[in-house]
Amino acid sequence: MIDLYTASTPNGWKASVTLEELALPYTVHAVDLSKGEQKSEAYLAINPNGRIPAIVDRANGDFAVFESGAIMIYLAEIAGQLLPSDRKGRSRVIQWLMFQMSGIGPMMGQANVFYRYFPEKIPAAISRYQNESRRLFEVLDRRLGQSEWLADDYSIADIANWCWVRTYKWSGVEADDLVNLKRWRDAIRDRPAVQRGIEVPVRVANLEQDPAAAQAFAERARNSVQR
Ligand SMILES: N[C@@H](CCC(=O)N[C@@H](CS)C(=O)NCC(=O)O)C(=O)O
Repeated sequence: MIDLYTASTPNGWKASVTLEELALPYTVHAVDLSKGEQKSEAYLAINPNGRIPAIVDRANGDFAVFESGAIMIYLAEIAGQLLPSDRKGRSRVIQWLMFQMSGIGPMMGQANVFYRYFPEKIPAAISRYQNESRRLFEVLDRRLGQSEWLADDYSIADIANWCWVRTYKWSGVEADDLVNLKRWRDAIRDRPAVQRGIEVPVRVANLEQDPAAAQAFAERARNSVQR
């Protein structure tokens, strides 16, 4: 049994969607980021970085794993799915997973900080992170014009990138004109396991369609960024 420590954010969904896709049994522990629970001593013993997500594998000597990409690899290896074992196939998945971990996630994350949460509006910082996010979307779009999925078959690389790309409007980055990316986004959105995974630990309102929810969400994130 896996214990999952998470919150309703793109990095959290990467773990819960993977668990749902692999049909692995797990127990959810919601971490309240606005209360700083991720920085408690008890949580730091699981994830020294004080961020979500993290897992503890009770069937493997209470082994703890942090960093969402490492969690996805660990879970895929338990189930023997979503990550091929041949060297080239495995490398292709890991390349697109690392592309998300080092590119899409950090750039969209910083776009959110400067576009939505930072107390000052710094236009150069906003456009730097939005433009770089857009450039990375174009890399994905080009790849998805050549291939149904980012690697060979549907994999943890698709889940990782999708969990972030789906929030493009919150980052203020245009993506509706990227037709291959849209085809892929819609295909992943329609998977039942994905729909379950993005409701963990709680379903979040569509922030673009619910201004009150958007304001409350931004306020919590703003406090967290300032802390
Ligand atoms: N590289 C980490 C990033 C994790 C991360 O930034 N998590 C955010 C939520 S998406 C978080 O816990 N933020 C709370 C904080 O920074 O205190 C991963 O991929 O697991």
